[in-house]
Amino acid sequence: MIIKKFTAATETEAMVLAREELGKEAVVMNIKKVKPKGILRLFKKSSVEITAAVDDTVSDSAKEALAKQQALLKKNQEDLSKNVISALESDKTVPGASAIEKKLDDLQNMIEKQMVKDQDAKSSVNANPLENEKGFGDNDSTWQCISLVKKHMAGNEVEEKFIDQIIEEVKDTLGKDASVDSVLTSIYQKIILKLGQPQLIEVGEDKPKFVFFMGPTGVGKTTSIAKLASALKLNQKNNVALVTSDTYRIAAVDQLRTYANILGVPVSVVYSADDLKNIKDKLKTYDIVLVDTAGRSHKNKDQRDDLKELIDAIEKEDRVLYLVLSATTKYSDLVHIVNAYAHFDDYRLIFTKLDETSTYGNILNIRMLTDAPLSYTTYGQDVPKDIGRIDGQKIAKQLLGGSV
Ligand SMILES: Nc1nc2c(ncn2[C@@H]2O[C@H](COP(=O)(O)OP(=O)(O)O)[C@@H](O)[C@H]2O)c(=O)[nH]1
Ligand SMILES: [Mg+2]
Repeated sequence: MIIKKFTAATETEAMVLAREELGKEAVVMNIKKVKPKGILRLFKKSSVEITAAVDDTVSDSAKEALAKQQALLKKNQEDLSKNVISALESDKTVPGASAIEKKLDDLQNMIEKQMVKDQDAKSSVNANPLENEKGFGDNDSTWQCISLVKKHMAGNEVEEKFIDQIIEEVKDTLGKDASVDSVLTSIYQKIILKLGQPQLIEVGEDKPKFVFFMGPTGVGKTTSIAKLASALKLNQKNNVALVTSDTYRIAAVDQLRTYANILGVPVSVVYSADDLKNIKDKLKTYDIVLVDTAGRSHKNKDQRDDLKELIDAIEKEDRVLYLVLSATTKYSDLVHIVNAYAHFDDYRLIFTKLDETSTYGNILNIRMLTDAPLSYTTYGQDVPKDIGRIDGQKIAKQLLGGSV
């Protein structure tokens, strides 16, 4: 994992710098407003410092950055050994036991002592019935910390295989005697990296972007559309239109119309993929078109084929898909749902109803299972306020029992 800080006038500019250096998979770990101190504050504007990270196993650009860092490290080490050699050589001219020779003696003693200690630790590990559980580090506190983290994650319903995967990956990056602090920090950072950077709705350049919301009935698709339409129109001043193909329930069209009237945005009702093709031209002046779909059974193949046809009415480059899932659905059901949508290989995930659950494990589970980017979460019935971009840091803290 590579972690670096970037400072710029705005968060977006800092993120651009991070992406340039770490690649597009860079994930924000922390955002800090930096106010100039002392006399400087009279002349300088405040800036934004972001801490960004990238998993060195994920991208070529990250590998390049890592290689650069390693080359730098190697050079530092070479310089260091050159300095030591020249120090030793210069000291050789001093008659008798030089200070350096004494230091080397001390070092030798220290190494010998450490070897004895390691040996003792090994025999006590062998006598320990939990020997196999010891992942890394001969350090008991390291091991206790890991088992505590595992417990918290399991308590948050993170699937065991994903917990093990995260611990394994962290293990590879930590030294033998990692401190509890560094173990915790590494796991925390690894979870944030796994959650990834949220992919939010972007406005089309010169054509409207069609944003489809799909997912099971009752998860909160229509409510989420209303919340997002409001944010896009009122906060970001976009030209928004709504479309619904959920004509199977009379109330569903009325529900969207009500929201649309409050916001002052148009709604079109479509009964088929052809209908959608036909209204494309009428909608060409809008920045964003949010499309509500019928949340019918993911078990029914015909219904899924209808959805695919509807989505294919819009060219790939003009559309983006969001799969809406409830954080309250149990993992085994979520697996069935995402399998039913597996033929849409480019969707992003929205998790709703975070207010109705105290375990966030499924967010990480489904993200790791599908590799689909996360985006927004919703946390209440209030339109428009109960929606926000997913907060990886908050989720990671929660998964670790709020202990970081
Ligand atoms: N508690 C809670 N309820 C929500 C949330 N989002 C939606 N709902 C409720 O879930 C129900 C179904 O929402 P709706 O948008 O009609 O779902 P759809 O069938 O997927 O379109 C409604 O009563 C919503 O108020 C949320 O984040 N938290
Ligand atoms: Mg609906």
